[in-house]
Amino acid sequence: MFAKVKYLLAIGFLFLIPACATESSTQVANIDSSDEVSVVKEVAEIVNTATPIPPTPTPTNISNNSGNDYYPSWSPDGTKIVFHTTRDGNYEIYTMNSDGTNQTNISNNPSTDEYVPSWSPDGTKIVFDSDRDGSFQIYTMNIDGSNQTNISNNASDDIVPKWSPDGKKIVFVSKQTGLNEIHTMNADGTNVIQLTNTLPVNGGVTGNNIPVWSPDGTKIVFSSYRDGNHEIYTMNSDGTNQTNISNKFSAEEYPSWSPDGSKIVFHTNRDGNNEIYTMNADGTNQTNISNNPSTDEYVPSWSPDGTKIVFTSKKIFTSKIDYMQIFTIKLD
Ligand SMILES: [Ca+2]
Ligand SMILES: [Ca+2]
Ligand SMILES: [Ca+2]
Repeated sequence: MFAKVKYLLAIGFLFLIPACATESSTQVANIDSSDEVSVVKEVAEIVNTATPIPPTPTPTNISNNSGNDYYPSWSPDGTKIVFHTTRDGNYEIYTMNSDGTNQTNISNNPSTDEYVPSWSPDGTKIVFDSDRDGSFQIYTMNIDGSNQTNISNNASDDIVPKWSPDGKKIVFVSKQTGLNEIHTMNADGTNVIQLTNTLPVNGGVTGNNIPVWSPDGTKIVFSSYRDGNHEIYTMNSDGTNQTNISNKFSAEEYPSWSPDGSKIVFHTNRDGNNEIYTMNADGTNQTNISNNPSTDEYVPSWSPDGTKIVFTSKKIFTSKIDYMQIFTIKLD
């Protein structure tokens, strides 16, 4: 139930109602060097931190509805995004075009929870986790939602699956040992191999989570709580050489690779609120790319052409209730 508890905690704070915003304005006189033209600019300052001044470049809300939308992931050709959402009253997996049009429920399972979808490398299937059979298991389906198949099919919780770049394997987190450890299996569910074997800290938490294969298939990036705070780790795809690359006493989570494998995008709360950062794959040059002081940026993923990051963040609608929405931001 690890994943479910985490999602429920996330949902809990989403419905906090922000304080009312107040605004003030400042008159700024600006005279050009020729002294011929004076220009008066009115600069609105948003006082309330719940309504942030947009960063540059401004992210675009592409899902734009009154449900909570999470875990966006690009199709291999970059034309579509798959995500999960609460808009139908229970979690469902949707696809949409990368501009947000044509949002379509593909899981259509009214009584259960479908989470954390991502595309197969050949673009023909979606892998996701669901508790429809009593515990969280890994499922695959065609991109139209047909042929939903439980491939992990055991008694323990198995969550957050991602395909290997060659499509032959799936990396995921399993509690088969009682702790969250990273495993791989063949894409048909056979040949399960445990890659991490972490000594628990803080009363039994290991917190190995969100494994993602590198584009060349040689490495896996993931987050881990083994050091007493969340860090981004990389390891070889056989589990050797597990290395803390973020090394910061704050929460670094939800890593994903750039298409060329040279960088990693992740989120961190080191600045006092969640931000999207990029860094080199060795952990150097950690850079804030969202720069938004008052909102929550989560779960980033790089577009296949390398030009954009898609992520989840709050959008405040006129009802003053926050909803998690899917945004894209262009990279410099
Ligand atoms: Ca459902
Ligand atoms: Ca950390
Ligand atoms: Ca922020």
